[in-house]
Amino acid sequence: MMLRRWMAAGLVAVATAGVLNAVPATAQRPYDPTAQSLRALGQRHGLYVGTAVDMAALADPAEPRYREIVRDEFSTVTAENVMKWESLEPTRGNYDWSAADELVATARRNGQKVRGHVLVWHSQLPKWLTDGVADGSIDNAELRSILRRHITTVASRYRGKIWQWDVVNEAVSDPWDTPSTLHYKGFWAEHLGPGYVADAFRWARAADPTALLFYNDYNIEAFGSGDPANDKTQFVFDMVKGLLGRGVPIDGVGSQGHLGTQYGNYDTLQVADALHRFAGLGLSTAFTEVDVRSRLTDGVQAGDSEEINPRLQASAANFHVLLQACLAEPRCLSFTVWGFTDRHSWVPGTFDDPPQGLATIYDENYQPKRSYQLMKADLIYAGPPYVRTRATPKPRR
Ligand code: 9MR
Repeated sequence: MMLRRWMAAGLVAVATAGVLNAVPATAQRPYDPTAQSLRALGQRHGLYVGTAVDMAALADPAEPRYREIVRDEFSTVTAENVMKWESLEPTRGNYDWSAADELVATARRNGQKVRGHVLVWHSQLPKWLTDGVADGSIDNAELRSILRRHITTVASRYRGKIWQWDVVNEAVSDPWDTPSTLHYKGFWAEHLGPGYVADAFRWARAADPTALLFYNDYNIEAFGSGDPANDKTQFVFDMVKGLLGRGVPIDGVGSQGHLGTQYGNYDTLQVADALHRFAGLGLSTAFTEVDVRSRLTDGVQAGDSEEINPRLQASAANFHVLLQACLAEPRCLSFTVWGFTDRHSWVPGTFDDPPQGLATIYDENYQPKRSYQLMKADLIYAGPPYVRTRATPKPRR
């Protein structure tokens, strides 16, 4: 009798631990979800939690905490810069794989997946390429074959090692661009026309049959007016629907998630609705570059808590909205932050007039902020029936 009761209790304990996907509680060490990492808590939902990695910080002997947090808190990593074209092929025909290889090796050691970023983008292109086009020594036919070779070379090198590739990044204009009607923007569309998007996905698939192929963009967290002339999410939705209709091998849409507390932003239901609609096309989704910056007012810079606290809270609320929406959609595979500490964030260097910052989930001294705690709470206090484990998509041929 005693033995049976003991066995039943044991079964319940094992089942509970299985559900929580966590170390079973013992008398010495009761299970405490708040002591778990983001990556461990994400695993309960099959959700990968990621960060962009600054390779200089990762290699810096004076930054052991940076390496530890990358290793301990995240289950997927993205190269912040070192897989971009200007880094990989600084001079024509000479690829330098060292930093990108190092990222892939680090991820392997840490048991992490890799988001490849990025195969085609109008920014951070090598000078030899943009100069060659500008001076006419590279014509559009040659440009197209250079792009094809680049995609093939990079995707082949990392074949089997990349979970999700950002194949095309930021192809669509914003309402503040000229003309304000949304359109395919930038270097590639100007020289090759919008057909380069479909070409890029086909070339990437030919080179890597196993990676999930993503379109990645910002300001597509929620739908707006529904008019593709001014609603960027709608424009992207129509674009990817069109690609699928033509049999282009696209697997997912990455929503970057660069937000600011000075803007209106969204609520969870709006964001979840957008993810559900993309999922309805049969696509995976992911948040790929989340950060939530704030104005560094004079008060913030002087340490005035009345100015700092509302910003930290608003930032946390926005991380929460995106993460909760992602949890609610089983085809939302990963949630990646664009840097995790204010010590290494692209924001202050880019937005300096007026200055902005405080965009990440740890402060400059690697102390977790309210946004980190709220992400953790989101991962802990979620489960069936509304939060289910992630789907495992098959790469589209
Ligand atoms: O974080 C990156 C920063 O270090 C670079 O200087 C910048 C150059 O444009 O790119 C940043 O990353 C961008 C990403 O590759 C694409 N989406 C927007 C990101 C922030 O600008």
